[in-house]
Amino acid sequence: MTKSVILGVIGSDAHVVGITILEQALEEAGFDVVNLGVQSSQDEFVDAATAHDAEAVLVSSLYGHAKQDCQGFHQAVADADLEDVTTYIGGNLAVGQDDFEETRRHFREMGFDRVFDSETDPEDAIEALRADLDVRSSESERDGQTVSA
Ligand code: B12
Repeated sequence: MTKSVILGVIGSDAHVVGITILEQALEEAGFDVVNLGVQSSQDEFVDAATAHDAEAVLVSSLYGHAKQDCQGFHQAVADADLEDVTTYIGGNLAVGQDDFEETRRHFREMGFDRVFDSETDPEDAIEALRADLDVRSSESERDGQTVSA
């Protein structure tokens, strides 16, 4: 069955290239992608997840303000009865050069199921989604898969 995935750039962030590449890769991998585009609000993510009965919400942030933009995000998800929806965040999640493991810990504590850095290949996200949403891939694709987000 096709899995619906919501994708967008949160807050006032206008970096569009990353989600465009992710959208194409996810669609090629067989996901039904709803791309909210840039400068999307928390409410837009939540409303789209409800409207499309989404299995996953993928939040992108590049400009360094993800922590502020995601404050209360998982409360909004819970208020909409979407606790079962898988949530990922990725991109340049902090300002400047930081310890990414510290950043990952922070966003995991906020409630994101997986946290990806800006070096992430779209295939890593696809592999993670297949594992988390129990989507079957071909035997050859499954060979050698490892995700550490
Ligand atoms: C192009 C660019 C711009 C363009 C954006 C044009 C557009 N409409 O897209 C313009 C000039 C408008 C711009 C503006 C700004 N930018 Co800019 N920009 C860049 C730049 C050079 C490239 C971004 C890009 O397209 N990369 C290519 C794509 C393919 O990669 P990506 O975006 O990283 O996405 C990949 C991964 O990150 C990952 N990924 C991303 N999101 C997600 C989500 C999930 C769930 C997953 C799994 C994976 C994932 O997968 C993607 C595909 O592989 C980067 C520097 C860089 N080299 O990355 C700075 C950069 C992102 N910008 C930066 C900044 C600061 C700004 C401004 C705030 C500057 C300013 N003072 O005005 C503004 C913000 C404007 C705004 N409102 O957003 C900083 C952010 C710093 C930080 N986080 O600490 C960077 C890193 C530059 C730097 N080194 O300082 N920018």
